[in-house]
Amino acid sequence: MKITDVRTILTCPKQNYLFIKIMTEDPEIYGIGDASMNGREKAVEDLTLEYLRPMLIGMDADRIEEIWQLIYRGTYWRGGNIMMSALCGIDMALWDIKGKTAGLPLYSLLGGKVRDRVLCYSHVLGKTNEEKIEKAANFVQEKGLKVIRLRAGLPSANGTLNAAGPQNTPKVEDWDPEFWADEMTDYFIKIRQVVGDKVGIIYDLHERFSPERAIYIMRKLEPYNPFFIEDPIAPDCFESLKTVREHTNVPIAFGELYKSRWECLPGITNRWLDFIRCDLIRIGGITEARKIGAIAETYDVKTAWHGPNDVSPVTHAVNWHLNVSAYNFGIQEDGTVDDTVKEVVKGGPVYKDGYLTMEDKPGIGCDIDEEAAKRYPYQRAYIPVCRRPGDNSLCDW
Ligand code: GCO
Ligand code: MG
Repeated sequence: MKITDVRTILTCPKQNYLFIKIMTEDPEIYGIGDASMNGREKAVEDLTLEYLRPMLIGMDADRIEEIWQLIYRGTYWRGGNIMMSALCGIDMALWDIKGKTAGLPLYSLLGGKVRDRVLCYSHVLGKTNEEKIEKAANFVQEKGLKVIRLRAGLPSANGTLNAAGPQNTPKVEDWDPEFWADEMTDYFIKIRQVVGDKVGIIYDLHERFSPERAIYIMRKLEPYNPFFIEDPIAPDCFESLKTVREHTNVPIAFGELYKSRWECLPGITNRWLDFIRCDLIRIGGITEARKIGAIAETYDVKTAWHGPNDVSPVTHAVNWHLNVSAYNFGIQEDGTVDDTVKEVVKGGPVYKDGYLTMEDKPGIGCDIDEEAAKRYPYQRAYIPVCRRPGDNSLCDW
């Protein structure tokens, strides 16, 4: 079936999302993909419309692998966050078309279910530690979460969501990785005491620490049994990950900033990590996630695909299809879906008692209400930056 058009839908129902819609010769069959990249949505949109759209029109939508390779290798300047995000949106939309054409849900095309529902975790957010402790207790007792996630440092993740209005410069947040390590561990221990021993606690160190600070924190947390420590250090230096691994015993999840299969390789093949947690959008979609997942399975590494609120319910749905059909699934991060987002994006996983389920529908199972999307126009926004209060120097956010 020929591709007749590639369109974009850029909208901000609480957070900027960029969707890609691929139309086919059959007016009833189109595909939806997520190409959202927090803080750089317009750049991805421009690449899609100016360069990728003309070359895709007229191609056979069935040839997903061919199209993936054409965009990745055929551009010569391969990879990078902007290109991989556009590639992901296109890849997801093509898989959606394939599922709709076959009349099968995506998970069925990926080999069928190996589990009925998907274990998930949610973010404990709040402005003060007291608020977060209360939230953690509520998540476990009222909502039935088996695993919760804490995040090092900043009081809440409000800075990552941008419906508050257009910005001209990144928000600056105070942060001192050298001096605040003890606060990180004290907070974890308090939460452990409140939720008890049976609940899994994930700690997202958010690439914020040097290897030696990360090791210090992780060693202190060893007796409190973290489910995993997430992204303790920046992703750039593989030797640093090796060092952290060699000096601590807690499970490590890593990779939300990776943007290719090859970046994932050293961590997996050397077993410097236990969970690979790439963002599907950054690594080029379903086609690439299957390959990374298969390499991970070979090395006894589990998946924990990135799933915050700044990926849309379309990506959450794709994560769900991958998780339900992969033997080496570990856990899934679950973003809270705001009501305004639900107005724009229809479908996606549903939370119940610590797990995610999804209704059977052909393809990915999501659609965009384009009229609703227009009611929430794009607003320029930046991911915040961190500066040390002492000398105002920049550090990893
Ligand atoms: C996570 C992440 C996110 C990122 C966000 C940046 O583990 O969910 O670290 O919350 O901060 O995706 O846009
Ligand atoms: Mg993270």
